[in-house]
Amino acid sequence: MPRQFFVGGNFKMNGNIETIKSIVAHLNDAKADPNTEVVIAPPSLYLLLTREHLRSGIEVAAQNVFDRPNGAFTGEISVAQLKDSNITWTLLGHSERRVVLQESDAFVAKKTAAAIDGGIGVILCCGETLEQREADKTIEIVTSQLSAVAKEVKDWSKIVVAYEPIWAIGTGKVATAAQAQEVHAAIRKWLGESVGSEAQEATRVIYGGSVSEKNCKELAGEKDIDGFLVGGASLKPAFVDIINARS
Ligand code: G2H
Repeated sequence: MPRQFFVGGNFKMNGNIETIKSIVAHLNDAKADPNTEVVIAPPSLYLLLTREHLRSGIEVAAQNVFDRPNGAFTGEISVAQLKDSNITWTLLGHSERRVVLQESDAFVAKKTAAAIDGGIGVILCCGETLEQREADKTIEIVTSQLSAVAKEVKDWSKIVVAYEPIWAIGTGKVATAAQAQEVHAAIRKWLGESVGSEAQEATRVIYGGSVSEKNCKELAGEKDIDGFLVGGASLKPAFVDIINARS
């Protein structure tokens, strides 16, 4: 079965009540390809507002979740609280959290396990720095980030892997379609070897890093690029063009 095209919008720490309502209204009215699965991730403060105003058929993701069920964890949100609020996805392991908040591969893996066990989907981010790419370590870094998760999670049916080279994030320097395809193919091979043939066939591997309405069609033409995780452009009307990249 062909993999369903998947486009996530990562608002990061951007937006306010007015702008988020306007992005949601635009999405509700847009002529979006019904074959694309769309998930948007506003800041946690606006998750409920987004869910309340967004049409059905588009899902909402948190940008992070904690691995404990409840208790004295100031500032954190649990998987059960997301489910209670009809928030059905979470991002995990975004490089901005790995780098700025020093999240380790093991911590990302524990949170992924908690989310999957709790029944929500995970957009699991991985990617290398420019230094690592120049040292020819891209595949080693990406597969070791994913291997930490494979130790904790056996069922990958609700995981979407987002390959996001750190040097391409928010910089305007997008990976070429060939550079992205090479890493996506390596991730798919790793899935087959480390998770299983079904995961190799069915897991969506999406690309993130300066995706725009201008570069999305060429990237979407690659055989192992199953969609996008979009940051800056997800805040703009052109996000719809990215959703429609395969149309
Ligand atoms: C990468 C991406 C979305 P941007 O972080 O996760 O952001 O499209 O702004 O590079």
